[in-house]
Amino acid sequence: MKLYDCQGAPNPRRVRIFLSEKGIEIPSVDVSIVDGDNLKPEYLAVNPRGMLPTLELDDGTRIDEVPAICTLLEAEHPEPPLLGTTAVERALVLSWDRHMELDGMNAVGEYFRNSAPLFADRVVVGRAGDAQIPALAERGRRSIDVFFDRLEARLAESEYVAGPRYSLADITALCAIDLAGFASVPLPDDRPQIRRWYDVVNARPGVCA
Ligand SMILES: N[C@@H](CCC(=O)N[C@@H](CS)C(=O)NCC(=O)O)C(=O)O
Repeated sequence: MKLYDCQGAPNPRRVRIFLSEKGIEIPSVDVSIVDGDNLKPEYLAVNPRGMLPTLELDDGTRIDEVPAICTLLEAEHPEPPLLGTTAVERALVLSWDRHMELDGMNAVGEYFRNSAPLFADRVVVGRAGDAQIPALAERGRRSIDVFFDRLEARLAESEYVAGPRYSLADITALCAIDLAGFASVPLPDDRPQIRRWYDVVNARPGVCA
């Protein structure tokens, strides 16, 4: 097994934290998004969408999309469970992980990619040639606040994002919040439930992964 990874990028980080929580070590190849290596023919031969992460199995099968990669890892390494243990738990983790990606990661991405000079010509993930649109940066910034509002409400009723147990949904939320911080949108002070939860999940050993 081999992981095509990118240090500093939030979606590969979701897989690194997942691996670390499981105590799994696998070889990895770092593909620099900043240097545009994900758009070069060598990596497009691995993943034609130019996105990271990608997991390559020993027989050459390649799997992308974080939830799919984590589903395989969970099946092969069930302990500790990070995707739920019953049908209902599994559905809830999948649902909340999607919320964290669509409401959180995508909102931060829309803001950051439409405003950061680094992405001036690379606003769409996995390709080059698209110009930034300031109105989309503004919309993304508003969507980050909606994400914070929704997460605050969820964590007022639930210890972790998907329920009483730590899961992939927490990993995705943490990575989205840390990306927002990197994009100069820190967690506001008036979100006590998110802060309570963040301090717990950010203290787990795997978060540095
Ligand atoms: N839905 C995808 C998202 C993957 C994604 O957006 N990856 C980013 C890194 S965080 C990427 O490949 N960026 C390439 C680029 O910026 O060109 C997943 O779950 O893996």
